[in-house]
Amino acid sequence: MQAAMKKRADADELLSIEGIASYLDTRPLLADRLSREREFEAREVGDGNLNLVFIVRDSAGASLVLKQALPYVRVAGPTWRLTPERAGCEARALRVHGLLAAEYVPAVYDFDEDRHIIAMEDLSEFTVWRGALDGGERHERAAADMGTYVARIAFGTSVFAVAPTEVKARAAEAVNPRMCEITEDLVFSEPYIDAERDWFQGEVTQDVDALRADGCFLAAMAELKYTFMTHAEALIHGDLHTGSVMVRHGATARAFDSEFAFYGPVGFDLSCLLGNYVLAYVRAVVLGQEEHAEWLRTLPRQTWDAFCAEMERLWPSRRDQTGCPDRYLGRWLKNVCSDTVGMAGAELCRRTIGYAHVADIESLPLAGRATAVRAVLSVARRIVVERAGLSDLESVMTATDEALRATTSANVRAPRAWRSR
Ligand code: SR1
Ligand code: MG
Repeated sequence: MQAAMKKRADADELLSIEGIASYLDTRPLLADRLSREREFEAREVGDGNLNLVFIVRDSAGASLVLKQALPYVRVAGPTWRLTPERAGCEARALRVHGLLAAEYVPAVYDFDEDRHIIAMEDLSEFTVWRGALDGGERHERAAADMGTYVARIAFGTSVFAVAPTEVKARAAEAVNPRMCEITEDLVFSEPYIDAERDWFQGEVTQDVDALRADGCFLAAMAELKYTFMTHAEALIHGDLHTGSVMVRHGATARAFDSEFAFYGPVGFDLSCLLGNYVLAYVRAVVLGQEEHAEWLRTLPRQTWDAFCAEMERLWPSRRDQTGCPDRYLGRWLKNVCSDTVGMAGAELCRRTIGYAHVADIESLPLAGRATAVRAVLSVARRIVVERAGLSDLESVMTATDEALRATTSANVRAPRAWRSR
């Protein structure tokens, strides 16, 4: 009894810099990762919304990351409880995705189920893509890398590559209801009602009210939420925004933080990327960063083209060639495109008028921020309602340009792309 209580108390203990050396002593799988001299240097680097993250380095320079899921939402504090079991979902996704797309995810070294701690590859020589995009950096291959990554996991975890009975068993095992609930609430529900957790600047109130009063928009959003909740296609990342991607010149981009992973619609991962490309683009336009904006504008196409190319490469190896004829791929891609476009609209709304905003917009000067949010809401509304008619991601950028043209003031310099049209 006492031993069980002690185990429970250890399990509840949060990692601290002081406790890391003794923690490592309890993990045989990590014994060879860091030198046994045990002269560690550790720092806490978690800057996301949810977890504790430590980088641990030994005196010989070897390093790893320890990530512990807190039992609450870090940014909100202990009152917003959240299951630490999500660490198991993340470890599973990292392992499965690692088998299918090793070059696009951090390697997992160990998973401590009792204390919800994942030990993984240290990517501290990489930088978070959102910051890089906002800082004007170009990582030329990152958008295509993420398209390839999404295709690999879409194909490799779905009925295209796995027996249907096995897919159902894996989907049941990977069920992640509490994390899905966060997405259902924060992405697909709360921004469209007057929810307590929503916030935005007063200048955009009219735009928000108009969006929330638009019956066509609300019905289309309900359809997207239904798809998110019911369309168990593949083991998706579940939160693939630009803050979940690490980049470094000369290396493949890496998708991390897959604690929202579950069997869901493939278009959801692509939509998180697309929505955040639009946010980075709008920011660059509002700041008058013409050349950078021109480049950002190409990201959706780069991701989509790489996604399609990888799906086409893998397609001949699908397991059911008869039930799944060659020509079905085109229809499947069309549906994924429609989900991607519509769900990107939800991502745009939730990042500007929901709970979890992003630096792309929040670090703009006040006046520019209102302009940006107006344009973002306008394009979001349009792509949610018109998604079936938008046949590629390029159309989303065209719609974004139109929204920007209608909302930006004369002192915002339009990218060259607009002027030639
Ligand atoms: C309460 S968590 C808020 C957001 O942070 C995560 O990164 C997800 O995007 C989630 O929606
Ligand atoms: Mg995250």
